[in-house]
Amino acid sequence: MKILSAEVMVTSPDRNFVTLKVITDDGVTGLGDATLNGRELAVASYLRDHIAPLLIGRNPHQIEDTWQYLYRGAYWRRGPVTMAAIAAVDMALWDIKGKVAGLPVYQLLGGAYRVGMLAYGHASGTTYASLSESIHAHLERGFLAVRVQSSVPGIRKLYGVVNHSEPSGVRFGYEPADRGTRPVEEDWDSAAYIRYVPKVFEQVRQEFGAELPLLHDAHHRLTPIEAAKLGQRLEPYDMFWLEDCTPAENQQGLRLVRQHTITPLAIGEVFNAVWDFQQLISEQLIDYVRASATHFGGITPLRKVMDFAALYQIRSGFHGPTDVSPVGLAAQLHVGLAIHNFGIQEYMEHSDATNTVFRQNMTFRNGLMHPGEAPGLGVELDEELAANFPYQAAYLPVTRLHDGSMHDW
Ligand code: KDG
Ligand code: MG
Repeated sequence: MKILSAEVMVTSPDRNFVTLKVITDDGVTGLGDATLNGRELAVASYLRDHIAPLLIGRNPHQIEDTWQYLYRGAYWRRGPVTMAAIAAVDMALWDIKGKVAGLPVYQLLGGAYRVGMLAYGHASGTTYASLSESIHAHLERGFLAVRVQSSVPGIRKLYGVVNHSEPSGVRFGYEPADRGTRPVEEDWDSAAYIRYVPKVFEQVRQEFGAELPLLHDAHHRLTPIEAAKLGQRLEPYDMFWLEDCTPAENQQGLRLVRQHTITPLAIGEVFNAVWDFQQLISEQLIDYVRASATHFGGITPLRKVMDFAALYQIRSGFHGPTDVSPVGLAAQLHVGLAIHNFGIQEYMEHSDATNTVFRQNMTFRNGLMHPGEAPGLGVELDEELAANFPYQAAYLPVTRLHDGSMHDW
């Protein structure tokens, strides 16, 4: 069996997605997700111009060999563009292997180890009343865990908070990128944020009780000592996790956070290689691995980093925003179903248009996700429909402090 061709498709059913389709000489096809929010065309070019020609004639069953060939062989290792491109190839090859075997990918990873995966949705609100309504809507939808984000007095526009009075194409969460040729500018005030967020969780616990798992994402905005302060102030509300409390380039900063708080920490959605986790895992500075198959080089390295994390009782909390396509989401569901140290799965829910273009077998029932029983990844792209949704420039917002200077993501 040989790879005949590899095609790159960029489609925008409510948001942009980059999908790789690998075609073999006996007609089996595999899909991979290479979506890199706001930098989609760079990955599409990397795949089309530099990777697709290398795949032709290779044996699609040699997944490890192809992964190492693209990773070690490029000389220029790592980086989000490279690793999203390698991820798409890796996923497509697992998809092909599953289809040839007649088995869903999770079976090839060792089989189902749980009946389904606990998922959390994104509740948010610009007022406590709208936040409460959003949490209720998630519970009615079946979620057994919720991420809670709220507007903060003193910050005009805060990322991750939906203004429910404005119509949007997104059912429950928010869309991370805004269409347009330049990013929207938002503002930030760490002191106001740290003062306000614990009050929100106090109200949420009062209304929803002690048992509901609650998560919160700080989107890399705090310094280590600020993160430590927030973690400590959230302790009475028994968080499932505090996510991306500080930018993770300075990994030693996490030691400081750890020394001061027992609030569990989740990090890694912007990481793209196991090396990014080496110190955080081996020094037990985090509790959850936030990698996604799409930005981390695919199923192969995601499985490896989770086996490494298992040595330290660190669990998965894979990144599942709308900018991971249904193909990428399925890839991580297959891993999550098979590993021992699954923790929780983010499920931001794609729009109806996305779900029509990508035909899927995944299910969400009683708060649990499952990748389905179709051979391979279980997701197919309707290419005719996809062609109706050409690429549209869209970007994540940028953040400025009140003095006009840029702030961390
Ligand atoms: O592309 C970036 C988004 O996926 C990210 O901002 C969403 O923080 C996020 C999350 O936790 O889903
Ligand atoms: Mg996040």
